[in-house]
Amino acid sequence: MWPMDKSAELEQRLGYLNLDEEDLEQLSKLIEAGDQTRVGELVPQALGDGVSPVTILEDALIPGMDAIGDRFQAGEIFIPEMLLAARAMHAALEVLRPQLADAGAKPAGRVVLGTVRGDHHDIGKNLVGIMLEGKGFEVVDIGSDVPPEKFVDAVDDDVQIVAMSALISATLPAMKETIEALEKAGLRGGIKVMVGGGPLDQAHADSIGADAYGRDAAVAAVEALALVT
Ligand code: B12
Repeated sequence: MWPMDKSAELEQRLGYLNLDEEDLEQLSKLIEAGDQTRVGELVPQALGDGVSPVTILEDALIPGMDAIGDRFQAGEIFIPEMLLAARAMHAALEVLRPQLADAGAKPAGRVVLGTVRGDHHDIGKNLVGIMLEGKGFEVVDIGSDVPPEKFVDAVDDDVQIVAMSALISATLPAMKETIEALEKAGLRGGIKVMVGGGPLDQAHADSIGADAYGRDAAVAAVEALALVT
């Protein structure tokens, strides 16, 4: 039943048990509940019903992940629940990837993308990759928990941007170390560095000498284009 019915009554009826309502709020709840199977069914159904992939992402999937984070912080849930939610999110992103990336444009440039050392979070990074592809970038995804030297090794003559993600405050120093490693390798002058992730803001990006900061994947794609044009 699209578009979404936001009534309090519906909210009350939903919960995790009644998974039959087809609306964005239910999808958000399914992400929270880590129900990969139902998410994998509902996302294509929503797309088929004409809901835009950006609406699905921003009004259902990301709020679901945010709710999971809040509940983790409040001590209501633990790592296994977060992992289930992450798995469901991955399933949804796989379906949305082609829609979000909406190919066609010729490569705007090559981006090396990774999550910094010590940090295994990759959902935000993957989303940034999808949005960059959508803007016509070729994305070289070098994964998560990436040490500075691996970022350095991934930079070749065609790379214009190194994009780093960090979700854990304690891994922010690794971002600075990676920029220093790029400098030490003599590569910093030829590339732009873009950073993002939960614990970062523009001030932090400035303080470590990054060229750009993106608060979300859509902004990341716009910033990346601005860096190369
Ligand atoms: C899912 C999740 C996990 C999953 C990760 C699965 C995976 N494959 O990614 C698992 C269960 C493995 C996990 C583990 C841990 N987690 Co965790 N996790 C989360 C959670 C709930 C969601 C993260 C997420 O995917 N969000 C959705 C995406 C779309 O958003 P995003 O990542 O922020 O990305 C967006 C922007 O930040 C930006 N962006 C991101 N990267 C980049 C890069 C660039 C270049 C740009 C421009 C933009 C950009 O664009 C993205 C899209 O819009 C968050 C809570 C939260 N609300 O963030 C906690 C959270 C990040 N985790 C946290 C913690 C503490 C941990 C653990 C240390 C827990 C533990 N005690 O073991 C471990 C860390 C393990 C490790 N070494 O990495 C804390 C971090 C606190 C902090 N600031 O230090 C959080 C904030 C939870 C909390 N509230 O306490 N986690």
